[in-house]
Formats: sequence, structure tokens, C-alpha cells
Amino acid sequence: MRLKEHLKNGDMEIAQVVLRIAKVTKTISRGFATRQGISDSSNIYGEQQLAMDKWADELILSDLKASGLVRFFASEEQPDILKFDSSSDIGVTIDPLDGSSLIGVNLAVGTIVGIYRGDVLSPGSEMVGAMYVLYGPLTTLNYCLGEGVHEFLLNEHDEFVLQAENLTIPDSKIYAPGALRRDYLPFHKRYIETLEDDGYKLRYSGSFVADVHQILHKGGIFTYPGFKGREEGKLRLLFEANPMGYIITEAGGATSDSQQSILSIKPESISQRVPVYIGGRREIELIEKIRKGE
Ligand code: P6P
Repeated sequence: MRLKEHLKNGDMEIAQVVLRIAKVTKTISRGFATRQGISDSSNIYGEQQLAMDKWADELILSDLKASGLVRFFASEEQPDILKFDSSSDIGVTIDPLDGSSLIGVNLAVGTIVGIYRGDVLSPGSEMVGAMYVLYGPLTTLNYCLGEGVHEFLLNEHDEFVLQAENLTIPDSKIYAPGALRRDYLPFHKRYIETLEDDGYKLRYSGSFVADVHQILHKGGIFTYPGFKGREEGKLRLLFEANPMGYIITEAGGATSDSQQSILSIKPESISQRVPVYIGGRREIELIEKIRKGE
């Protein structure tokens, strides 16, 4: 079954947004070989933008602007929320190319999308959907509009075809531990040591979207915690934690910033960072228990 058919029984406006972005990601998937350089600009986080970052961002921005389907557009590569001329109230958050620094070493990177009705500076629990496209050995698209997490493969005919429906996170002992061990805060150090004593196997690529996709399929926990000198952590609430946290939660998993569900946090700014724990319910209950007992 193709993506368009799979979307036909849902909210048609949201479905059109998913299909528009899916179409743009096909172009992105073909663009890596000729855009490996760095650009002469930096984003609002002071990170040098790679040629692919800017190109992917411009592609998605211009297509959604032209579509008239979207009112609010927030991107990790843009300083502010953009308002497009549209009668719709749909808002999207975009990380055009998460993990882009890994393109040069041929590791999987991805496009992450959060979908809202209205203001994107809302808690993730108010999202109406999320999707991501992972550019790896395969190009795959996962989406959820509140009724299950579904996965599609970009086939040899350049079509996204269904390969798994209603994905649920299994139970396994895998952990993807971001940040430096020497900078761990005491409660996080206890958490990681507890997992390691329990035989958890380390799987970490440095690409959030790829590492969380692995957790969705295999189970376990991804964490990029708050750490000494940056208690708010590294990953962005709007562009990374909320969309991927929404999908993992809809697949039966959970999220936390070590004390509460990430999806319950009211964003104060588009650049807000958050400590991230995303994965199985057992692993999320454990971090919140350790933090509470701190
Ligand atoms: P570190 C990629 O730059 C990213 O934003 C996420 O995709 C990833 O999880 C994290 O940073 C990796 O950070 O400090 O391990 O290089």
C-alpha cells in the first residue's frame, strides 16, 4: 500500500502536509552526493550550517509556503517562527537534517517533523501528528497521526510503500547514552550504571533520529541528559524531542526529562533545549525513580 492510500481515512489537511513533505524528502534523499560541503553561515545555536542543512531547509520551507497548507513554520535552521499566507491553522516544526555532521562519514541522518493545529509553542501532548524520514541504507518514512505508528520504504519506483503498521516498542536491553561520562550529573551516573549492571548493550551513532528509530524497533532507551555546565541538555524540545517523543509514546513507550514527560513541557522559546530520555516505559520509570530518590 502506498502512503497516499494509507492516509486516506484521516484528516485530509494533515494528510496533504505529510504527503507534501514526503515528496520533498525524496529530493533530499537524492541530494547528498553533491552537497557535502559546509556553508558560510551558522544557525541560531552557533553551529556552522552544512550545505545540506540549508538546502533541505529551503526545499521544505519553499514547498510548504507555496502549498498554502501551513500557517506556522518553525525550523531548527530558522531564527523565528514564520507565518505563511494560509487559511489553515496547521503548524509544523522541522529539523531538516538531524545528524547532518555525520553525512561525511556515511551514517544515517534524517528529517524530523512535528505537526500541530495552532501554535507550535505548545506542549508536545497537543501535537496532532509527527513524522520522520531516515536516510540510511534504506530511505524510510515513519508517521503517526494519533492512530498508530506506521513505516514506509522508498522503493525502486520512488514510492513510499507500507512495510510495517502499528509499530510498538519491544522490550530489550539497549541504551544510547549521549553526553560525556565525565560530565554526568550524579543521578544520571547512577542511572547509566544501573543499566550497565543489568547488562544493557551500548548502541549510539550520534544521530538522534537514527538512534531513536533503532529504539523504536528494538526497545531500550535513548538519552541525551542534562550534564555539568548544561543542565538543560543539548537536544531541542520543539525540533527533536517532541516529535520523536510523540512517536515513541504512540508506539507504547514514554519520554522524560528525568522528572516529567517531555510532552507535558510548555515551550518558552523555539530554541529551548531539554534533557532527553526516550524509550521503553520500564527505562523511563527507572530514571524518574532514581531522580526522585536523589
Ligand atoms: P554528540 C546531532 O548533531 C545531534 O543534534 C543529535 O542528532 C545527536 O543525538 C546529538 O547531536 C549527538 O551529540 O554530543 O554525541 O555529538
